[in-house]
Amino acid sequence: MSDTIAAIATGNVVSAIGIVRLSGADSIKIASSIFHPSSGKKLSDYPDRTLVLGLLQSANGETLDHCLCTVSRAPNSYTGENTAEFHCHGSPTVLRLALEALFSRGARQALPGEFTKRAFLNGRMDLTQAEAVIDLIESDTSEAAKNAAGQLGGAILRRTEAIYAELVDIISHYHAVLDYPDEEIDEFRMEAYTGTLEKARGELMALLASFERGKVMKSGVKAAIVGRPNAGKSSLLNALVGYERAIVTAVPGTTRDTLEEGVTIGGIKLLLTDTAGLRGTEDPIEQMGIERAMGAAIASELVLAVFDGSQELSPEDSQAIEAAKTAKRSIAVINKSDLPQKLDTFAIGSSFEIVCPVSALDRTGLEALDEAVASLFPLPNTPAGEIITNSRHADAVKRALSAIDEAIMAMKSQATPDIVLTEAEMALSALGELSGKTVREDVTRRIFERFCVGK
Ligand SMILES: Nc1nc2c(ncn2[C@@H]2O[C@H](COP(=O)(O)OP(=O)(O)OP(=O)(O)O)[C@@H](O)[C@H]2O)c(=O)[nH]1
Ligand SMILES: [Mg+2]
Repeated sequence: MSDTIAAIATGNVVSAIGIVRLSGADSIKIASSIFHPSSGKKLSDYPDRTLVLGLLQSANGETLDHCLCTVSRAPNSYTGENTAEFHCHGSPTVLRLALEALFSRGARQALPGEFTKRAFLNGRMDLTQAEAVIDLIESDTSEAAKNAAGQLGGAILRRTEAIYAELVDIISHYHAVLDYPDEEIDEFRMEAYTGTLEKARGELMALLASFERGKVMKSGVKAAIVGRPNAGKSSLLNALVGYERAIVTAVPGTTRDTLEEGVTIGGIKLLLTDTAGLRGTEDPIEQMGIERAMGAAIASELVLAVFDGSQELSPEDSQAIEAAKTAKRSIAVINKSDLPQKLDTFAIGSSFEIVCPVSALDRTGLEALDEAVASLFPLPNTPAGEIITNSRHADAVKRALSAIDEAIMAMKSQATPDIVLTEAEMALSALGELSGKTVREDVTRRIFERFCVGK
């Protein structure tokens, strides 16, 4: 039986409501010892998931708060254990004293992620669902939140469960072949397994392919803003982030060093780098800045090449065009649309698939830029949750896939059953790691260490 853990589940800030939670066999007993329902009944008389109004006492019996308490009994709770939650007024002091009161009655401080770890260990969720909890908490775009919620609902689990069951089927059949060589084992069914494995292979490949988009969702995209001096790169950065992050002046060569800032555009988390204006210069400091600018473009997945629409195309602009070619994706941003236009946009259009006129000064044209960024990173047409965002999941799927590939090859080349069996078992073990069925204790520990205390 597990000991009873307690933690403040909400942030250490003054807020309307703050929550202290308990999980473990003695939760309801410990909660009852410091909480007295206003009705005069005992807390333990109430059914699960009922909000009970009452008085909360400190360790030495003083009134701490008039608050709500709710209990859930094992196994029908988040952790699968007896749990209690106090919904207090959101004073960090009240919450701390409530926690101390619970410690004085036998609870201990919960470790990071310990509630969710217990939910996983008690079979309330698989490992992909447990990891989705932290992804949901940390999600910083609506797409990431939607996908994490889908995974919390078991989207990855459902995609791989059927494959897991089919592999078990194949393995048991091959064991029969190996263990009872004299028996007549149905050879016809063994042939049919090639089809099963091909189907599994297709499904795992689709899942793995989603990881490209998942990485964008989880970690964002490096994007460099490049262009000639005075094109308005720093002004564009400021317009996108919504405040005066970078120094802007009418002096060409204002930005010397690279400058980074995160922002969500078109639902995509961009890690923007503002850079020094590209031009030929004798100034060694500026030269270093320009080298860094080119380096930023090369290291980026997206380049926003900024041109001054009020000026004619110059040789310096061709440096921006060259820099844009170093990235996988690029957008030409024709800035200063508020001024009379002189730029030959036709010449720009021949080097860029997407051209967006904007005015960083007036902050106009930015919605089109939002749409342009979104169009470069389309979402696959899959239900929420079926985009892999976690490299641990991608790695497990990749290993399962390569083992299935080997098994298919072995089957096709009529290899001995033990070869097929070994590969199928490897695929099974990789999928077991994904769901947590066969995951090592140290891996589990590392996963839950990422969580916050109280979750
Ligand atoms: N009219 C107009 N002026 C702009 C616009 N965007 C920037 N500017 C002006 O252009 C000048 C240069 O802007 P910056 O944002 O510093 O240009 P930059 O590309 O970062 O320049 P460097 O750092 O020198 O490479 C400033 O005087 C800005 O106010 C715009 O959309 N319209
Ligand atoms: Mg600048």
